[in-house]
Amino acid sequence: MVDKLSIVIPVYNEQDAVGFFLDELYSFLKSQNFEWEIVIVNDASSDDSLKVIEEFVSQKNLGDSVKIVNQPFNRGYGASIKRGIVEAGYDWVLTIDADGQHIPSDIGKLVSAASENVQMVIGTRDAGHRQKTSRKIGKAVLGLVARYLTGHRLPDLTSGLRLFQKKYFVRYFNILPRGFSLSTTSAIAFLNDGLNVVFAPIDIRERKSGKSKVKAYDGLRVIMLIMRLVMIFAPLRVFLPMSFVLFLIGLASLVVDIINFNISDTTVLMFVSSLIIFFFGLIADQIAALRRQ
Ligand SMILES: Nc1nc2c(ncn2[C@@H]2O[C@H](COP(=O)(O)OP(=O)(O)O)[C@@H](O)[C@H]2O)c(=O)[nH]1
Ligand SMILES: [Mg+2]
Repeated sequence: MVDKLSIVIPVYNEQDAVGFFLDELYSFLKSQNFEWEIVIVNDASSDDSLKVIEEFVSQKNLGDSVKIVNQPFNRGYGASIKRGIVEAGYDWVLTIDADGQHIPSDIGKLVSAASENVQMVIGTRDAGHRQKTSRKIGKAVLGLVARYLTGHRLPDLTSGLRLFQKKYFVRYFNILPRGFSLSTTSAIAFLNDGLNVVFAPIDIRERKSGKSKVKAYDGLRVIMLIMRLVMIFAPLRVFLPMSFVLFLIGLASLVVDIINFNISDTTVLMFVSSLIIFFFGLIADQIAALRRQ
């Protein structure tokens, strides 16, 4: 049961949205029967976000329940979430976007889905919600990789609205990136260790104003993220098949060589590469296990 909740809100240049969002959030929280605190991580916004936030806090007289953390320079979404979690005082932490896309009353849906035996609840958006095609493709590819790595089908890996137990999340601090891919990586880390991740359907709106800062789901970035995920969570799943394919090619080449009565360079190269990749796989697997400890 969630009876105390720390709400971590990453903010970067949201002057036109964050005031509306905080108002809406506060109206929702007032009506709830759990204790709460808000941790706002202002990531060196260059607009008036901080002013808007401070005005809200003083207007509503929330000095005791709202903590504002100002990052000295822009360090990214993931880094800010981590910072917010460090500052969070309660066992359960909820993250939510400040751009007005999430509907605060949906927090109730996540809270009802949580229990001692659930380590993370991800607010899942309808796949049909409007977004750029490149982003949809990127997410679809990521979804497939995540499924391969974890053996679970994951309806939404990138949602910023999620609720989790702090003590589990902090275990993964050293492997979590400082950008937006923190969302995907943390979900896979939880699943990979057999923690319970459940999904709660939520709604999503257009952002209030300004535009999305996510560049993470296009082409090269997706490939880089996939490589990182594989190397952290399941290197053997890539190295072993690769080594096996090279071995098979070597074998086929060997058959041809026997017929020709001459061992060719190709055969030797294929066998040697297969062997090297196999042993690299073993090493990568050990390094990954160490990093995940
Ligand atoms: N702390 C921090 N927050 C960020 C950064 N970039 C975006 N955000 C916040 O993260 C949330 C989601 O960002 P957004 O660009 O709307 O992503 P999208 O909703 O996935 O398109 C919003 O509250 C942003 O203010 C950043 O560099 N640092
Ligand atoms: Mg957004």
